[in-house]
Amino acid sequence: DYTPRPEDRFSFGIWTVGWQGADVFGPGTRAPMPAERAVRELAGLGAYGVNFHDNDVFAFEASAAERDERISAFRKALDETGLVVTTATTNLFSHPIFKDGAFTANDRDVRRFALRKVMDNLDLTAELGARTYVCWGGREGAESGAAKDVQVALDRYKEAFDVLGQYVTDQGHDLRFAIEPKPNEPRGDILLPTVGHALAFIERLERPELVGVNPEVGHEEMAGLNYAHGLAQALWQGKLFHIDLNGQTGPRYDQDLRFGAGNARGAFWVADLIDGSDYDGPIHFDFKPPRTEDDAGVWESARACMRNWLILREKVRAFRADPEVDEALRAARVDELATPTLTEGEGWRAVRDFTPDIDTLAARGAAFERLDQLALEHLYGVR
Ligand code: 3MF
Ligand code: MG
Ligand code: MG
Ligand code: MG
Repeated sequence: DYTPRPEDRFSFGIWTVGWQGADVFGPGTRAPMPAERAVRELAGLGAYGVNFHDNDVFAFEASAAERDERISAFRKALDETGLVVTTATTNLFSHPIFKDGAFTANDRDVRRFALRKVMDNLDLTAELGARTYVCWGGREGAESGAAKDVQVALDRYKEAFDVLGQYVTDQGHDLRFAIEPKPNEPRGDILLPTVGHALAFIERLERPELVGVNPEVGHEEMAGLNYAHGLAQALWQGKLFHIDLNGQTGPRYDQDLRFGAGNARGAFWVADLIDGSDYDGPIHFDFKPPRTEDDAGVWESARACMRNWLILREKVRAFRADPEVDEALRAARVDELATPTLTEGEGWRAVRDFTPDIDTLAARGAAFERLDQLALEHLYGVR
């Protein structure tokens, strides 16, 4: 039974099911979807929460009255369905004003306006009860070398997070920021392109404790990286504040396939890592129902994100509970890695002249193939 339950904490971006399908070669293929409809349909499918950009709910150009009307329709749907706003974010990439980025635009007025736009939405986010605020770099980047002084841009990027950290602190908002790395698209190169870049950047901020990461499957895979490894390092550093789950097939454009499609083997290890970790944020999907789909296809693909998570979770649990896997893990000495290299009280002197049996160690196989085959057989459904 792969029925989503509230305790699964599934959430979706309003913009995911709301995507009309416009791409660089053609306009949208589906009708616009008001945020309140997305909320009601997602609740009907068994989701627990949503994430939204300010402009998923109200237009950039909305008057104060229009903004209030759109927010109250959104709130009404949330109240009626019990869906939780887990997370929010700012659209700093669609309007032409942001064509050269927002926090790192060369134009200072654009940077000042971007901060104002984020602060407006931080207030709304706090009101709606979310605790996490995602910041994807959008158009922070460049297509050409001389156009952007990257070191200076990083100064401005830091300045933005320092100002926003001060803002949430002064306002008493209980919010943490999660930086979402992406290597390229829509810019030729985007700043903070991978989880590793973002983690290093965070350490230079005034309030690093307020800032973590929101890694997305497709974004790391676009950079040719192993998403589960990125998640693992973020967990290790106490920085996994949020996740954007979806599917991707190798380095190419940002496919945003439904979770479990694309690199299915990668998805198995993501489910294994998250299910076995103390990550307690939402199981969040940031996917795009392909442009080929009509309204029915939109809901089919949203339902499938949750279903694929539940299927993979069942498989990784069966893998971990399999006695043969247990034996294979021991044969592969996976548990031995948890033993510190030096015994407590030892220093470098203990190994300064250490000489193991080199020939025996060199000849010994690692026994990883049997272990991985067991995982694949669980994934392929024959165990
Ligand atoms: C782009 C993305 C974004 C971010 C969103 C949250 C539109 O590739 O993944 O989705 O997830 O802006 O900050
Ligand atoms: Mg993506
Ligand atoms: Mg995307
Ligand atoms: Mg994303």
